[in-house]
Amino acid sequence: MNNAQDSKAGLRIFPSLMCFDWTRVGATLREVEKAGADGIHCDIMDGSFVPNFTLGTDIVRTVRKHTDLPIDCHLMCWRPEQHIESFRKAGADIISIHAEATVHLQRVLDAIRKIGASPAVAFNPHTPLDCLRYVADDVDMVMLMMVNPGFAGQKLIPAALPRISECAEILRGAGRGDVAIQVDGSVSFEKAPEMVGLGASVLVAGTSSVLAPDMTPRKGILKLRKLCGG
Ligand code: S6P
Ligand code: MG
Repeated sequence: MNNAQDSKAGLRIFPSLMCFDWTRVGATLREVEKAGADGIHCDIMDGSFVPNFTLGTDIVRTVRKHTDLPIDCHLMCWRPEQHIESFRKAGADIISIHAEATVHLQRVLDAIRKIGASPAVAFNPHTPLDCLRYVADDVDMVMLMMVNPGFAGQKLIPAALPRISECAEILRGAGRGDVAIQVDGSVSFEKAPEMVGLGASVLVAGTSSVLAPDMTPRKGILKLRKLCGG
């Protein structure tokens, strides 16, 4: 058992740091913690693998000083093998790397485990999940993007939804039904229950749910748990 697996039974909600109000990051961190968040999702974008830049090691290091929650670093960068150690040192507990971003996927997942973090593999909405059967033993979590990565506040890609059950089936077939499935992007109050029904158990919560402008983390997390039965 470790951070990316079932540290707490049932549904886990990871608010996304890039969706915080940047004028009050510390306060929001305390609010989501108090509201029962299970981890903090940190999006690392390199401006090349995805057309945007976001957080880096300094931010992760700062967040680490202010929370005991697991920090989930979603690396949206080419050649993640060059960066896993820096993010681990900065405080990452879970490190997700994209299957599309490295040539030696198994080697990098193995390296993540060796440096003491929980390895997760992420897939863009159109990437076939076939390779998952070959790395199922090397991951604690699979992350399925529900939008093209790069920005918050995007619309759900409907074709991404059935991939959740496809992923669950591949994992079960590989004898790894214990691996968590995380969904990221447009995990809205409306769609989250369906995602959970299909097999997702870790929800990245952003502007379409817990961090919506008209929400508070407390109300949002409660609402999401109630809707998803977790
Ligand atoms: C997107 C990124 C995500 C977003 C989050 C936004 O590339 O990986 O983690 O921060 O999903 O959530 P929402 O509800 O605004 O789509
Ligand atoms: Mg993300």
